[in-house]
Amino acid sequence: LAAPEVPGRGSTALNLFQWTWSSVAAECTSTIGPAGFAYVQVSPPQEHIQGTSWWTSYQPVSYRLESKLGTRAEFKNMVDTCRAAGVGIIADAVINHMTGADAGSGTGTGGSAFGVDYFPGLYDGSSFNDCRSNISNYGDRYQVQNCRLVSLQDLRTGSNAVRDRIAGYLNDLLSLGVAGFRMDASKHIPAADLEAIKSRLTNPNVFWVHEVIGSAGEPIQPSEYLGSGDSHEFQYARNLKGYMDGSIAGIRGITNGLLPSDRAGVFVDNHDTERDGHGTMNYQWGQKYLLGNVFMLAYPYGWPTVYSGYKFTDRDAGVPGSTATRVPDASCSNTAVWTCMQRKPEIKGMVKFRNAVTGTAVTNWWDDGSNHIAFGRGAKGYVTINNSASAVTRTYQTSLPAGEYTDLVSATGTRYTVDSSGRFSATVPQYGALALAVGSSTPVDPGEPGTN
Ligand code: AAO
Repeated sequence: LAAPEVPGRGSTALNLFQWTWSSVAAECTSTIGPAGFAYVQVSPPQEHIQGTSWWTSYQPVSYRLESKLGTRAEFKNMVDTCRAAGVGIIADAVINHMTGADAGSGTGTGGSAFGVDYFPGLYDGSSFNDCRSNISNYGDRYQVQNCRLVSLQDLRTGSNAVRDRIAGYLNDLLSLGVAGFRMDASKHIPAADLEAIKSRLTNPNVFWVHEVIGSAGEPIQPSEYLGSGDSHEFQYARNLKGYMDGSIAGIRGITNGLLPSDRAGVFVDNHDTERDGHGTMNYQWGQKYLLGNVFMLAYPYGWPTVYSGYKFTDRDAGVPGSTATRVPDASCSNTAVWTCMQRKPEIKGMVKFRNAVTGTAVTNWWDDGSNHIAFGRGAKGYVTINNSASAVTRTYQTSLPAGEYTDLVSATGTRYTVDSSGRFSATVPQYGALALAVGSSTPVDPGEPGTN
C-alpha cells in the first residue's frame, strides 16, 4: 500500500496548498517534473461553499469538480500535463462531511444549492449521522466518529447509499487519471467504513494516505487505518521541530515509537500545522525550516511530502486577492505571497539526492554532540547538516567512491574531492547543509539561478 515508487523518480511528493489547477500544471512542466518529484498533492477539487477563507475548500457542496481552484476541464488538463512531466496528482478527498451546519444554506462555487440536510440529488437527512451536535471530547470514540467536526455535517458512512456516492466521486477522479488520495479527517470515519468505500473503487489498490492526527491518550490512533492506506505521522513533524529548535545530535531518535517507515507519510508541516501552532515548524523559521526539509529528504524514514503554500497573515485568510469563487493563480515571481519551496535550491537538490540514494541505509553517522550531524546513504550519498550559528570546517568520513562531487544543496556549483579513503574536507555555513551523491552530483549541476 505504500506510495508507489516511480522508476528513477522515487516517491517524493510536493503539497501545493491552494494552488489553482492551471498554476499546478505550469509548475509541473517548469519545475516539479524536472526537479524529480513523483507526486503533487493538491487542495480539495470538489464544489464547496463560497468565501475568501482557504478553508471553504473543506466544505463540500457537491462532487462536481468546480471549485475556487478551477474547473473540471482545468483539473483534467492539470492531471494530463503533470503526468506528461512524470508527476502524479494526489487529490485531497473530503468525504467525512459536507458543509457546516452553521454555514446555513446557499449556493456553492459550481452553482449548486445546499443547506442543512439538503444537497439536492446527492444527500438528504438520511445521509447524515444521528448525532447532530459538535465533537467536544476527542477521548470519546462515538463522538469523534458520529458527531460533527467543527459543525460539519457528518456523513453516515456506515450506509451503503453514502458509500456508493463517495465511491462514485473518487471513481470520477480516478477516471481523470488521479494517482492517489489524501484522505481528509479519517479519524472521524470508522476504519471499516473507509475499507468498504475503498473496495468499491475501480482501482481498490490505489494509494491512500490518511490524515489521522495521532495524539497520546486518544482512543483512535493512526495505526487503525493501515488496512486501507498509509497514515500521516504527525509526531514526526512535532519531533523534527523539537530537534531543530534544540539540538539535532540525537535526531536519529526521531522515529522512536512511530509508525513503520513504509506506512508513514512525513512532512515538516502541513496547511493546518503551519498556521495553528500544532507543534511544527513553518516557513517563518527560514533556514531552520529548510534544514528540516533537508533532513527529512536525506533520512530514510517514511514517504516525504514537501509543503509549499502562501505567506499567510492570519489563520483564516485565503490567498491574497481571492474572491468568493476564485483564487488567483500562484506565481513564484510573486515572492511576497508564495513560498515556492519547490524552487529553493536546498529542496530541489535534496529531491535529487533522495532519488539518487533510494534503497540505501544510513552509514558513517557522525555528530558533534550538539548541532552538527553528518551521515552517508551507503556508497551512494553523504549529507552534513549544520544547525548552528557558526560555519564549521572539518574532514568527513564517507563510504563514497573517490572522485569529484558537486554539492547538491547550495546551487553554487562548489565541488568537493573525495579521496581514496572516502574522506573530504568542507566548510559548511551556519544553518547550512551540503549533500553529495553518486551520479546526480556529477557532472556539475548549478541549479537554476534566480528562482528562489
Ligand atoms: C470552519 C471554521 C469553523 C466552522 C466550520 C464550519 O473555522 O469555525 O465551524 O468552518 O462552518 C478546515 C479548517 C477549519 C474549517 C474547516 C471547514 O481547519 O477551521 O472550519 O476546514 O471549512 C481535527 C481533525 C482533523 C482536522 C483538524 C482541523 O481531527 O481531521 O481538526 N484536519 C482536516 C483538514 C482541515 C479541515 C478539516 C479537516 C475539515 O486538514 O484543514 O478543517 O475538513 C487535536 C485532535 C485532532 C484535531 C485537532 C484540532 O489535535 O487530536 O484530531 O484535528 O485537535 O481540533 C497537538 C495535540 C493534538 C491536537 C493538536 C491540535 O498536536 O497533540 O492531539 O495539538 O490542537
